Amino acid sequence: MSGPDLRRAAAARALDLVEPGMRLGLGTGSTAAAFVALLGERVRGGLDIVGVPTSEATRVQAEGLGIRLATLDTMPELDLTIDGADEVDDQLRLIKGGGAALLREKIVACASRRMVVIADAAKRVSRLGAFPLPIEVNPFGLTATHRAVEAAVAAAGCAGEVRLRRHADGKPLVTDGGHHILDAHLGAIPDPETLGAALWSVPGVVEHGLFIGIADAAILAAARDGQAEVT
Ligand code: ABF
Repeated sequence: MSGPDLRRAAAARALDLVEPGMRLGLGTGSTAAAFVALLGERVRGGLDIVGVPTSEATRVQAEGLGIRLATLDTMPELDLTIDGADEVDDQLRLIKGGGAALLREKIVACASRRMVVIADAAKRVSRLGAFPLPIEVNPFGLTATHRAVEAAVAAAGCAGEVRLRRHADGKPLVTDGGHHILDAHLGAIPDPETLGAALWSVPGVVEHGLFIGIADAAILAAARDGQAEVT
């Protein structure tokens, strides 16, 4: 049972939550892409839904599949958002943003009545932080913001390097929103709420990848005896 098989199994279970006429938030990443692909098949079969993508990548994929799209300006209230995550803990707190889409993902998720995470069960953790925490920052004053983020991380009782996310050619990554990403390699985040608040206190921080009190459920797929066990 491969990773893509598990992601597809979680995505297929999430599809069971979709009802005709729903207004959907469409997540970003490979698991969310598996959901969008299955959703596209249902749309071709006559399912009537409207989607709001959380990234340009998801917009292009959904458009290519003939999924009707809208924006939060024309459709500010959504029924359900289905999205992936980098880590999920037992309180449904998430780290997201490995795909550099965290800002639009959080805006869309918070405009939805429900948000359901779909992931390989390997994303389940007892404590957040092994995955580097993405922090979206405004390009203006980047070096000053970088230093202020380091101070905020330390003040929140965390330790670790904060690195600017770059492409392979060394150029800083630019998000769909025109911002940069700082990745905080903390190893462990003992108090996500405190760290999240500390990061929000830094003026140049646009948003961070701690999703707390946002996810309503998680659909996780694990390999059991060669089959996908979805819980
Ligand atoms: C997106 O999906 C990102 O926030 C997150 O980093 C990523 C997980 O990707 P994958 O499903 O490919 O593991 O929501």
